Order: sequence, then C-alpha cells, then structure tokens
Amino acid sequence: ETTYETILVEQKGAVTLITLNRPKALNALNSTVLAELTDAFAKFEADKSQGCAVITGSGDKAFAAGADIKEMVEKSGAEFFLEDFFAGWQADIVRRTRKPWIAAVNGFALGGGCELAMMADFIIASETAQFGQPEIKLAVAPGMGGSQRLTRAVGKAKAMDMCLTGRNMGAEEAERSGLVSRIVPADQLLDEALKAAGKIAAMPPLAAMINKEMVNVAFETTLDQGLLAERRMFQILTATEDKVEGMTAFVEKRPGVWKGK
Ligand code: CO8
Repeated sequence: ETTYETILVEQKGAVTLITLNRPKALNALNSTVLAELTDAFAKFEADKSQGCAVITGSGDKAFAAGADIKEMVEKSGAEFFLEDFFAGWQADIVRRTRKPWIAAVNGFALGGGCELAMMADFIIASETAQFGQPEIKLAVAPGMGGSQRLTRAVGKAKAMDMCLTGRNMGAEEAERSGLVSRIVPADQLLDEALKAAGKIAAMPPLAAMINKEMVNVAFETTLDQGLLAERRMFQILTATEDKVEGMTAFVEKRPGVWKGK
C-alpha cells in the first residue's frame, strides 16, 4: 500500500476509506492533497477487489475547511491561470472515477471542502456538519464547482444566499435542501458511511457503475436524451452474466453471487 503525506488510505473489505489528514490545517486542500487523492482514486478505480469508497476528514472538527489559503495567498493571477488552478479536481476525480464513492462530512465543509463533498455521489453528514461557500469573503468565488453543483443541489435561492453572504448551512438545513442524503450522530458517522459503502460494494459492480452514470446523465442532458441513455444502459446491463444470476437468484429465493461481468 502507498503511504501518503496528506491522506490516509485503508481498505476495509471491499470499501476504500480515504481520510484527509491535515487536521492542524482543518484538512485544507493543497496541491499535495490533490495529487495524492488523484493517485488514491486511480488505485481504487483499478482495484477489482474494491467496490465503493468513502472520503472523510481527520479530527472531529472538519471535513475540509477549503482550498489551502496559505498556498494561494502568494500566488499571482498569471500563475493561477497558467497552472489552470483547480482543473485537476474536475479532470481526475470527478470525471474519471466510475465506481461509486461517498463523502462522510464530519464538520466544516467549506469552500473547496464543500465542493469536494459535492463531487461525491452522495453526502452523509454528521449532526455537526457545516457547509458553506465563503470564498466571497476572500474576494474570490468558488473555483471547484461550488457555484454549479451547489445550485443544482439546493436551487438558486439557497445557492445565491450561500455564495453571496458566505454563510454556513448546518446539517438540518442541508438535508432539507437536498444537499445531503442522511444525517447521523457524529459518533456514528463513519460506521454509517462504511455500512452504506459496504452495501453498495456488495451490489453487482457493473450495475453499480451504470446506476451512478445514469443518475449523473440527468445533470448533463435533456429529459428525452436522458431517457434514451437510460434505456440503452438498462439494455446493456441485461447482457451481463450478473443479470442472469440476479434474476435467477430472485426466482430461486436466494442471494445472488456476482461475477462483475
Ligand atoms: N486554508 C489554510 N489553512 C486553514 C484553512 C484554509 N482554508 N482553514 C483553516 N486553516 C487553518 C488555520 O489557519 C489555523 O491554522 P494556524 O493554527 O496555523 O493558524 C487552523 O487551520 C485552525 O483554524 P482556525 O484557528 O481558524 O479554527 P477556528 O475554529 O477558529 O475556525 C473556520 C474554523 C471557521 C473553519 C476557519 O478556519 C475558517 O474560516 N477557515 C477558512 C474557511 C474558508 O474561507 N474556506 C474557503 C477557502 S477558499 C476555497 O476553498 C476556494 C477558493 C477559490 C479560489 C479560486 C481561484 C481560481
């Protein structure tokens, strides 16, 4: 297993647990974190024994308090532009990972932290979670998808409120608004997220990947195109050995045994 400087990666059965591990900086996301996460996600994706991942923050205070402000403070506009700063987040983690992964948000998820959580397939929040896009207070704006994904998740009214006032949203409001799928007590967060991930990892893997892809298509296309894509993807799944097993197992009243093909 690879040892990283800013993240911890453990395999728990078929679930990969990735922990952002810069607790003194409230797990702020710097370029090392991005490079290491990119590597860890690529390994998770390639490892046939792994079916789902969970990402969380170390310590009880923060998931991630944003992009690393100390790394950005000295950087010039030309440098941000020439490095295409933040492009790696979009290219590597979101677009490439086809297996499902969950964000377990255990405290502050601010700026880039909120944006990273929103890249996950869904968010499970502890009662102590706080979401926000406070970039405006630094005289910038979200740069890793906050203005786009938050708006899609919670609608214009709340997204505008959050981005323009920079205020945080607690777990209750976040669940009510559709940003998170469930809230759990802080001391049960990791167990609950690992349990959900374990459940997903035990599903037929091709079906898991295609279900994820199908839901994501809904954000990228018209209803008509989306329904066509859905039907085609459904039909593709019917050509798998796992489909024969899944339906046979149902008829025979026994659990299915998946081959991933
Ligand atoms: N970056 C770097 N260090 C951080 C960050 C951060 N985002 N957040 C916290 N830290 C550090 C603090 O500096 C402090 O370090 P030290 O002990 O060395 O001073 C340590 O973590 C603990 O933090 P606090 O003492 O501030 O803890 P509090 O409990 O008092 O406050 C807060 C917690 C409210 C979370 C507070 O830390 C805070 O407001 N953090 C910043 C939140 C923020 O603004 N996040 C957005 C960052 S910008 C971003 O994510 C996207 C920018 C888009 C730019 C686009 C360019 C193309």
